[in-house]
Amino acid sequence: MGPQILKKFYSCTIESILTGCITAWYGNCLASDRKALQRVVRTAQYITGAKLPAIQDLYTRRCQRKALKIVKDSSHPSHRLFSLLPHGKRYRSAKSRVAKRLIIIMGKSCKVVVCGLAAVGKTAVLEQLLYANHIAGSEPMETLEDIYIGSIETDRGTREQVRFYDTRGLRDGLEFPRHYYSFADGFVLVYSIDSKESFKRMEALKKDIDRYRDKKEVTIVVLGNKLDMQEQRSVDSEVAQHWAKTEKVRLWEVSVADRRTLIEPFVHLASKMTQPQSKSSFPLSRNKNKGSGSLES
Ligand SMILES: Nc1nc2c(ncn2[C@@H]2O[C@H](COP(=O)(O)OP(=O)(O)OP(=O)(O)O)[C@@H](O)[C@H]2O)c(=O)[nH]1
Ligand SMILES: [Mg+2]
Repeated sequence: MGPQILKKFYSCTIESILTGCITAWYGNCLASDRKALQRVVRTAQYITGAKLPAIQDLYTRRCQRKALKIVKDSSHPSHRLFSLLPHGKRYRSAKSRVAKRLIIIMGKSCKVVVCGLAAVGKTAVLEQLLYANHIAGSEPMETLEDIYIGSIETDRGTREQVRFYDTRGLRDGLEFPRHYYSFADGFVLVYSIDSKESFKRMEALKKDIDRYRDKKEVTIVVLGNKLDMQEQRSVDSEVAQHWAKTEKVRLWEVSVADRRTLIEPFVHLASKMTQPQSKSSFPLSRNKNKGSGSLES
C-alpha cells in the first residue's frame, strides 16, 4: 500500500482519536504526556513513510480556528474574552476572569498594584514574601499580569487580606496601563539598586500615580530591590531616601535573598491602608489565584 493511502488511513483513524476535542485538554497536558503522544505520531510516520502533522501543530491550528469562530460570533459565551482590556493593548484572558470571580467570593480586600521596570524583581518579591520559595537569580519569567492574595498582620495586630496585582514590567515604549491607577488602594513601586533607569522609571510612576489616581487616599511604598548586589549599586541610598522624603513616601532597600527585609515594608503598607476605620494584618496563607500566601517570618 502506498504512503498516501496509509496517510489517509492514519488521519481518519489514529489521528482523529488522538486529537478528539484536543482544544479542551491539550493545553493542560504534562510535557511527558505530550511527548508520549508525539511518539505515536513518529511511529506512524515511520510505518506509513509519509510526513504527518505534529500534535502540537494540530492543536495550534484548531485553537486558532476556534478563536476565529468565536470572534465572529458575538452570541458565543466566550466572545467577551476577545474584547480588549481598558488600556486597549491586550486581550482579556480566561485566567484573569476566573481570578476575578474568586475574588468576589472571597469578599473585600485591599488592592495593591506592584509595578516598576522589567526584571527589577517584582514577582520575586511577592513570591518570596508570600511563599518564601524564590531563589534570587533564578530563571526570570516575564509577567503579563498575576494576582496574589495574602493575609497580612498589621502593626495593630489585626489581619488584612490583600490582593496584589503583579503587573507587566515596563519596557521601552510600554506605558503603564492607566486602569491600574483608578482602582488601587496601594502601590508597591519597585526599582533595582543596580539600575538608575529603574529608579527613574519608578519616579515617573510616582508622578503618574499622583496625576491619575481616582481615590483620594492611596498608600505608596517604594522598594529598592537587589540589596545583595552592592558591588553593582548605581542608585545611591541617600539620594533615594532624600527623594522619598520629599515625595512623602516610605522607601526600603530590600533583597529577595533575605526575606526578612521584605516584612517591614509590607506590614507598613497593610497597616497604612487600613488605618482609619478598618483593621489589618498579614498572615499569608496559601490560596491561589496565581497565589495566596502568608507573611510569617
Ligand atoms: N540577586 C538578586 N536577584 C534578584 C532579586 N530579586 C529578583 N532577582 C532576580 O531578578 C530576575 C528578575 O526577577 P523577576 O521577579 O522576574 O522580575 P520582574 O520585575 O517580575 O520582571 P517582569 O515580570 O518581567 O517585569 C530573576 O532572575 C530574579 O531571581 C534580588 O533581590 N537579588
Ligand atoms: Mg514579574
